[in-house]
Amino acid sequence: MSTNGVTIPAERIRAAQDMASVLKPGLRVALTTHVNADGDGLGSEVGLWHMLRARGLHPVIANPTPPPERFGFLLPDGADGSARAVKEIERADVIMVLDISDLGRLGDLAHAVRARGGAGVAVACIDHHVSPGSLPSGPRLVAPEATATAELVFDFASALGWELSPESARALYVGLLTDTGGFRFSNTTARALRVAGALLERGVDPETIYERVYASAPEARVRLLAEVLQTLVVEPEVGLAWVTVPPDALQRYGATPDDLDGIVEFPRTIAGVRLALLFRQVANGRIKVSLRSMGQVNAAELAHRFGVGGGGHARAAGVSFEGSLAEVQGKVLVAAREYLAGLPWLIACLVLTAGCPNGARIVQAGANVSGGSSCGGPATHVAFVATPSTASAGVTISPAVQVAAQDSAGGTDTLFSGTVTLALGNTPVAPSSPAH
Ligand SMILES: [Mn+2]
Repeated sequence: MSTNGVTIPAERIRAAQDMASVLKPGLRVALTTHVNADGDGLGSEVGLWHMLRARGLHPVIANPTPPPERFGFLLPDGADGSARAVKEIERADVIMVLDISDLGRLGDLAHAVRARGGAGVAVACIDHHVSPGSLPSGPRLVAPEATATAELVFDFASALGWELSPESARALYVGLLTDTGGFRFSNTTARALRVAGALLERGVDPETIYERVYASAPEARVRLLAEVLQTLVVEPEVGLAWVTVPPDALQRYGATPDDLDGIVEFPRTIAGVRLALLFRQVANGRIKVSLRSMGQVNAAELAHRFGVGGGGHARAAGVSFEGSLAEVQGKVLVAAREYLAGLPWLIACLVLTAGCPNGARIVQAGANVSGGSSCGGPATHVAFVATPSTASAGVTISPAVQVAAQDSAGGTDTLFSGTVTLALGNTPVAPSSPAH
């Protein structure tokens, strides 16, 4: 089965049909997602809200926390019942949980959802997280390999032949866009881009969406970013970097936790950094840690080591702890350093023998290579970090690397181009073609 060139796997079609069997016209459906809904959680809810309305059901969004302002443009009038979420869960005939598969992150709604499930109300779930799945029973469309929950909602509609209105398509596009960091992260699959293409064909305008989601920041958000970035600490020897939100910063800028969204991406963009962390104190005195990783570093695996409250994806995860900022930071940093030290990685240095000006840098690197920077005084050494995909000793990789220097007019002069064979144990083997 194929819609707009996107093939829907048989098991997703079966799951969609199973789910549709509990979604009869006239029923009240409560749509919910995790605390601090993101673009995927909210986009999936809004996408489904339109679909269910069009089919004669009575959907309402009932989230444990208010929808973030930056996604408010997606919400139709009257769609959001989060201010009375417990009541909406209690009177729903069907509950649909999106972008989360367990009760743990449903906040104040967990109790009501469990109670309704116990009373025989179907608790359906559409999600792409790896999770223990502690929800009450009901139909499931769960695929950890999916890019975003919005992709699965698209599959759901496609499998059933349900009409995707332009409003629905726009909401699902926001889910895909935000969960892939603007179609940049490792979860940006060919399929996700095909789904995005199908959504554009439904009338989505990417520039308008970009502007609403990424370029409508209040001045305070940018000033908050500047202050948080001032706290940056980098440990290049293990590839770790972190930032800390000063405890009173949100209050001083009149900002919300949503304004912190994306800040952790900045330390991750530093050459050689494989794990970036953001620490912040949350309302109830807990400390929340956001993790973003590169290459072979698995953020979710590290988050899971901390036990309760941890979870997410290989490249993006979050965990929260009781305790003071200093205590939590100490504990997490020790664990992160240990974790990073246990993974194989290589720092390689290309030695450029002739005509190398200051500012030489890696301009292009193979799939297993993260970043590059010049080091030393006159930039005759260009360092980069490579992460082999297997941990066994003696493994070699040969990433393609191009080193260039930029002149003042913006032109680039290629100094080296070719593959570099690297063996585990920090022993660079001679480049397979001579430098410059
Ligand atoms: Mn998601």
